[in-house]
Amino acid sequence: MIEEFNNEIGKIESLQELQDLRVKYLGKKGLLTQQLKALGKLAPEERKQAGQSINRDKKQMLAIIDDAKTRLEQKAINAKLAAERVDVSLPAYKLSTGGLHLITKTINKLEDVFRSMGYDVVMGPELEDEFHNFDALNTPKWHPARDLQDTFWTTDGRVLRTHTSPMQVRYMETHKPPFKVVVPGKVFRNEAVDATHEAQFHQLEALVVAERITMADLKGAITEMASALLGKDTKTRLQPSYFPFVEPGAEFAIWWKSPKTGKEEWLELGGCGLVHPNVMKAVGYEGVTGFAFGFGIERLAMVSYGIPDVRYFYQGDMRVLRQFRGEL
Ligand code: YSA
Repeated sequence: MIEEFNNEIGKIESLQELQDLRVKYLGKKGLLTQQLKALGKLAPEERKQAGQSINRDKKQMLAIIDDAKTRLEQKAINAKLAAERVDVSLPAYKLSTGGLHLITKTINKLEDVFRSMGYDVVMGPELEDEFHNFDALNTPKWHPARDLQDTFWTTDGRVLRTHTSPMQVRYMETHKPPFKVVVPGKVFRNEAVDATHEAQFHQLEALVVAERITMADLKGAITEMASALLGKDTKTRLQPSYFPFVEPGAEFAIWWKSPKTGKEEWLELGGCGLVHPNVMKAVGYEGVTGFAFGFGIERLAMVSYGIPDVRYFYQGDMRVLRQFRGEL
């Protein structure tokens, strides 16, 4: 029987086959077990010898099975290792990474510029009341300037702020001069959307209040900002204009080379002026003057990055967004 067993075990390839073989010979109804059970039928003198021989075979079989098991287990491990082998020379999967939106990058850059000029950066609420968005900014209900900013009103009489200027009032209500602050943020206007007008966009507001602030300080701050953004000695220009909350009021522009046309030209950025005495009165300030300016961030980003349509910023078109990923 042991020869037959040796013959069979030599052909075995897997642990399962080994288990089957063990059951065939040594299981409850196995060939060797049956021989053991049959011992009782033998004459006593034969029984002893046969018993010894069967036990020898059993011992031998168990040892051989043990060896085969070790060999087959090692074989299985080797096969698994070979199958799971990692080829470190293969090119890695490229993880797709996100990037900051162009408007976020532009705001970050502006914040850095103003921080370097000693300004604090503060935020204001996007849902405003009529007082801060209009009345305290010298724009009462009857004022025609209210119509210039088509407004989203809520059913409870509040407004989605139409500009960042209300934060001028909020800041002055809670702080004492002197100070220099900028307010970047989202603003909303109920207007017909086109290539240069969105219903939701961003502005940056600057406010400086102290004793004896003049238009010269305003011009100096705008020029300093332009130099930090576009390089030393960048020219700036103020042209008279009207905003209810400044007196005198102006529009400001910077002289630059358009990356789109390659031409040098004036870039109109936004409005500015000296804080109107009525605004100072609304917040209870006396004996100080101040300047403020505000401009559209999309406008600046459009011209800086050569983007022809303001709607491209918010359509989520990856072809647009990918072009500027990783750029500063
Ligand atoms: C004026 C004087 C100050 O002392 C301080 C701030 C200001 C600016 C004022 N609050 C204001 O909002 N003026 S504005 O209506 O002319 O808008 C300023 C800028 O926002 C514009 O020059 C333009 O760049 C941008 N803008 C306006 N409507 C827009 C828009 N950008 C995108 N979509 C729109 N619908």
